[in-house]
Amino acid sequence: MKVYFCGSIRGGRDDVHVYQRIVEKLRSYGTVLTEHVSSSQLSDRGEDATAAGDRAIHDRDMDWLQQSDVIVAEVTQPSLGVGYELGRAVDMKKTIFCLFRPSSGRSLSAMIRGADDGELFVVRDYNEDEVENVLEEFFSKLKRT
Ligand code: 6K6
Repeated sequence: MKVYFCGSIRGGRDDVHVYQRIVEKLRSYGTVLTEHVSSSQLSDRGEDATAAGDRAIHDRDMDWLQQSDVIVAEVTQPSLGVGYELGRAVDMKKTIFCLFRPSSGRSLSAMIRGADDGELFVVRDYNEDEVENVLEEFFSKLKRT
């Protein structure tokens, strides 16, 4: 299974420790195409990006998104890039699982929460300490479908 993980980069790296837990767990289900999103070496300035060029990053990520079987997005930290990826993934009719932590004090965009159709696009509120269990629950249901 190919998993595409979305998490904020230039939107801010405050939640990188949570992304690391998610990516670690996702590895047990298959190949994580976007492991670098959880790298603590990567800052919100995305310095590595300038070498490759933003167009190259965009085109490679869209290619990976197309190849992916499932998309998991941590959406607590607002990110234009993550919102864009989710919109494109909806258009591709991909299976999407969004994770949001209400304990952040933030309110999730209506364009994400309101996209939940209980089927292809699911938004799940969670606490950091239950992240592995929440992923396990989602992937065990996915395997049965
Ligand atoms: C090179 C090596 C590691 O990081 C880089 C540079 N930047 C990006 N590389 C790969 N994907 C990126 C990069 N910048 C944004 N993205 C994609 O957009 C990721 O898949 C994230 O899910 C999302 C983050 O968007 P912003 O708007 O928060 O940056």
